[in-house]
Amino acid sequence: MKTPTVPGVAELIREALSVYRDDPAAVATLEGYAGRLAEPLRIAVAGMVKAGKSTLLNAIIGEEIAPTDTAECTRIVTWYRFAHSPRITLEPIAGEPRLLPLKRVSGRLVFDLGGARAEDVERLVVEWPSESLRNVTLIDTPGIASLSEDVSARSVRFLTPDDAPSQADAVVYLMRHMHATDLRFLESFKDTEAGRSGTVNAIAVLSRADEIGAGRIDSMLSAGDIAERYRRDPSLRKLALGVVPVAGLLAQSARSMRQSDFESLALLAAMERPERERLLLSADRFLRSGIPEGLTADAREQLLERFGLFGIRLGIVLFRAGFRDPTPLAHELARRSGLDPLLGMLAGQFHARADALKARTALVGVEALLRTSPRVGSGHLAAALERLQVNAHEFRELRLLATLRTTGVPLRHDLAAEAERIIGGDGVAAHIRFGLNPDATAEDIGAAAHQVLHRWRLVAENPLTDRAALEVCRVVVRSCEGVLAESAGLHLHRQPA
Ligand SMILES: Nc1nc2c(ncn2[C@@H]2O[C@H](COP(=O)(O)OP(=O)(O)OP(=O)(O)O)[C@@H](O)[C@H]2O)c(=O)[nH]1
Ligand SMILES: [Mg+2]
Repeated sequence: MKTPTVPGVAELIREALSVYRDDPAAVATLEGYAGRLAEPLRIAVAGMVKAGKSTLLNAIIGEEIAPTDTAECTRIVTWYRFAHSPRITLEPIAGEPRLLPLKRVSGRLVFDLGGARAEDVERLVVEWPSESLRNVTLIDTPGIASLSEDVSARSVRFLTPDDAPSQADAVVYLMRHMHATDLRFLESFKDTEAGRSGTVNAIAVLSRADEIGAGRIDSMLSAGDIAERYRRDPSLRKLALGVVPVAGLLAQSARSMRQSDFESLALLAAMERPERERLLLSADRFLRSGIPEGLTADAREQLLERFGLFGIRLGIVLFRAGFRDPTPLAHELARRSGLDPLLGMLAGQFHARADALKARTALVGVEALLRTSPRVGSGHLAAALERLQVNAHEFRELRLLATLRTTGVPLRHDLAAEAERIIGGDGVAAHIRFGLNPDATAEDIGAAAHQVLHRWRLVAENPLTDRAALEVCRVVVRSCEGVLAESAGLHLHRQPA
């Protein structure tokens, strides 16, 4: 749905630049916000130490570029953004940025900091020619609540700075179990980032989901049950737009499956079942065993490191069920890792709302500037900012979504659930808003939108409807009208000249 939010925000920044033109720091800050509006959306991957952040980031990109399990780099905020040729830049806290060598060790990128200490580095910027980075910049962050206060503090400062918008427009938050620390972080991300706008822009991932059922073949089912429970948990529900279980390691390795991985799985699949089950009882047993013959110690270690016990077990089952070629097997493993629902959610909740999320970040920034460095003559800026926040339909949708999920509204349960869907709670694509299939035609969508519109106009006119619910009616009606206007526009486009 197109509304002039971004041009409105860009105009506001231009006016602010003129008001603050004699304050170089404010000018630099404002130019930064203006630049962000034109950049791809920034999504940070955050979570506690060893939650699987870097592994999941690789899975999302579809290449193994983020280092995992390395001591120094995990302590540095690292940006991954699109460029036609690869380049790694180290930006120190003091001094000039410098390029790092592009080194690969067994197919993986290795960051050679050249003796620099993590605490002296502001950030690393990895430019990479990957299609998945064209419309989004991904940011890997050090683990929060880590033993080192310093590492934790960096992530928290980066994601939830005082008196400024977050460096990220949205966050994918990984947790292995729901911990009080996770909720505290999400709470502060919501408060700081959203400022007064009271919106939600985090997706929670139940990470390393294959380990939840101790790597058993039904682990992802158990993880799905737990995710469902978290989804309904009132404390998490108000902080995250959704909760998805993902086996990131399996997703990462399946997307980059090697011939050697496939051959190892084929050897294991050829074993007698009881013997194989005994072999796979534990990682230790698998590594120490001499069977099957032909599976070298190296290959065992590789396979376990790249797929985990769950991935190995699943790979064997699938191979035996007929996935006898590397490509279809890799696709099926990736499909079962739970990555697709996460990518779908990123597309529906973040990419489709990129403009609104970026515009909101900029508004929070201008608001913080007006608050911390008030100026004579900035009154009209505050008024314009307020108007944008209150009137821009995308913000009204985001705000209402947060209200529906937190305090709730005085509406019948089924109506409240429908409102949540219509305003984009499950994703902003028109068919999702109206609960239709992806192949729904413009006519189907139009018919559904008219029906919903009619129903909500009746709700609005009903004298028994609580006054507090009227704003819901207004937003829902406006969302329907937006979809109808957009499809009318498409129709006009398609008319022969
Ligand atoms: N079984 C399993 N292991 C995983 C998964 N994701 C990550 N791991 C393992 O967990 C360890 C930590 O993974 P990372 O991706 O480095 O985690 P991180 O959150 O980036 O860690 P820090 O940056 O050090 O906080 C590595 O040994 C990974 O192989 C997963 O989905 N399943
Ligand atoms: Mg990491």
